[in-house]
Amino acid sequence: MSEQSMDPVHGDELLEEVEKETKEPDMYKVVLHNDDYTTREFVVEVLQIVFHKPAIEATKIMMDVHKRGKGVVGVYTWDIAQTKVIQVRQMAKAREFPLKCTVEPA
Ligand code: TYC
Repeated sequence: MSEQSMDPVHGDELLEEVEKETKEPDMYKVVLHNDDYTTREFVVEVLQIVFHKPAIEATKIMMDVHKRGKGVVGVYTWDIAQTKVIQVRQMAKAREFPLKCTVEPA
């Protein structure tokens, strides 16, 4: 039985409430950008540490970004995507690499 048919008076409101509560969160892509200075090894390290990618996959993603100019490294909720970007930027700053990492709606 649907929520609506259970309550003929407040059925619509109840259904709206349930739909609101069960809505999937908005998702965001974390995008890594190529540059000429960041080392390949460092990008692979970032992908392993921040994005938990196994070495072989991390290397593939790094090469894909290197060749195409940018690439999606993961899709996350807003808070997690922002945390990943901050972690990447902190690691890059500490090593003085210009590695760029951004977030866009999925
Ligand atoms: N282009 C860099 C080099 O050849 C490697 C690189 C790959 C840099 C991916 C950034 O997001 C990046 N050293």
